[in-house]
Amino acid sequence: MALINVAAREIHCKLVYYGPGMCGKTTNLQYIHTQVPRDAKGELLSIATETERTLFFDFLPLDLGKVRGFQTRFHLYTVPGQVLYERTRVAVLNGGRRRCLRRRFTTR
Ligand SMILES: Nc1nc2c(ncn2[C@@H]2O[C@H](COP(=O)(O)OP(=O)(O)OP(=O)(O)O)[C@@H](O)[C@H]2O)c(=O)[nH]1
Ligand SMILES: [Mg+2]
Repeated sequence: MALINVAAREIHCKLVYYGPGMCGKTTNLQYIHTQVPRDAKGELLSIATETERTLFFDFLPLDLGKVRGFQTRFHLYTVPGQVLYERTRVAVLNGGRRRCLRRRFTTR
């Protein structure tokens, strides 16, 4: 999902990794974090169990340059794949949308 903030000249793009447990969602984000230059990435935030299973989400913000004068800001998330975290998966998907909208309206 992408939001364009014309006033701030920013494009916010949210990308969520959604899939079964242990399929490699978190590992994928960790790999991207190691490959992207320091000035183009923020901290990788992981909320996980003691056994490294995602408990709530992983989050990685990326700034990948400009497109026609608009700064691109990517927000990469993973959800927990374990079956019992169904509500958390929905919250990450919906919550992300609300966060993007709130930022969009407060930067004006
Ligand atoms: N062999 C192999 N192992 C992988 C690969 N990707 C991830 N793994 C391993 O699979 C296990 C689970 O990977 P995670 O990235 O934590 O999986 P996840 O999808 O985030 O799992 P949940 O957080 O429970 O949803 C870890 O031990 C990884 O090291 C891969 O491409 N090949
Ligand atoms: Mg995970």
